[in-house]
Amino acid sequence: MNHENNIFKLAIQKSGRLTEDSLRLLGESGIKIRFGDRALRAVVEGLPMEILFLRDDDIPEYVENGVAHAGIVGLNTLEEKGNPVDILCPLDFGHCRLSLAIPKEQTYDSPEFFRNKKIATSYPNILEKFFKEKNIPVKIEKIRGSVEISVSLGLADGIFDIVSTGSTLLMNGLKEAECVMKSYAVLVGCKNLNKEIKKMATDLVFRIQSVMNAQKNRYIMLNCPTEKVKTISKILPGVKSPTVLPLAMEGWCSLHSVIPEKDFWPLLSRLKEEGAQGILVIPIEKMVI
Ligand code: PRT
Ligand code: ZN
Repeated sequence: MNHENNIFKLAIQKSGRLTEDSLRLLGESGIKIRFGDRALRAVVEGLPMEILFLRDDDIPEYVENGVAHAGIVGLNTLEEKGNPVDILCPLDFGHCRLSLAIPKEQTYDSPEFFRNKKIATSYPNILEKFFKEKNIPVKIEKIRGSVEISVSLGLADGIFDIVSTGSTLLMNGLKEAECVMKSYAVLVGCKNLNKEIKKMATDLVFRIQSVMNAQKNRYIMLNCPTEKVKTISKILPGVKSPTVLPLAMEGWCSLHSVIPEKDFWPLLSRLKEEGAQGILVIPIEKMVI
């Protein structure tokens, strides 16, 4: 078998908003990239894996035809390009929305607002589908980059673009009228992978999920009176059940568990009410469930 065929090729954005988070996630998943002198490819230490650095727009096609076996790309780009690939795992970065925006002084009630109006966008396919489903005719003006200035230039009545904080819209005298799609980064995979490569893809997903699980959870340790162990265990059920250790002081225990990070503050007062003391919350590096 050709050796080159058994190197797992993963495409990530070369330089842009997804690059830093993609590299961080891979690093935390134990994928150590050895940056060489080749700008578009890098090898991975100790794994039969290669990283391809590409423009985000090219990633769906590279993954579809198997030049890259997997890739990290925004759901917005994937949807717009429409290439048939598998979504292997949603990721926890690159969050944004694709929204319709209009001049801030205008009143917006419904998508009917856009009937026969001109909308500038770099996402014509998603936009066309949105209005087709609603049976509303619109004129789509496809432009690349700086979509937000097209209204003030008189090129369009509204825009359809990525919004994150909303400050770009605000600076251009626009307001968000309708969110059409929520987006985030996803790990995608080629539909036709050989057994060996498929195994590597599964391993990559497993690593990434372990990192994401860990980041969503915290290890919590607390002391409580022994008679409260049952009640507190119900508040902090953990992965299977909490660990309970006796303290040197009679009648007291130490209880260890895992808690979703978002639940810590809402649960804190209940834990205190039940007599918990000396509460410690510690980050988890990897979590394999
Ligand atoms: O060079 P290459 O083609 O690879 O990169 P690119 O310039 O096409 O893409 P890039 O790096 O800008 O974005 C890559 C991906 O990041 C997008 O496809 C989205 O999935 C995701 N993402 C997340 C964003 C944003 N947030 C974002 N805020 N992409 C773009 N923006 C832009 C948006 O276009 C607008 O101009 O930021 C502005 C809006 O931001 P706010 O915060 O002012 O609302
Ligand atoms: Zn791009």
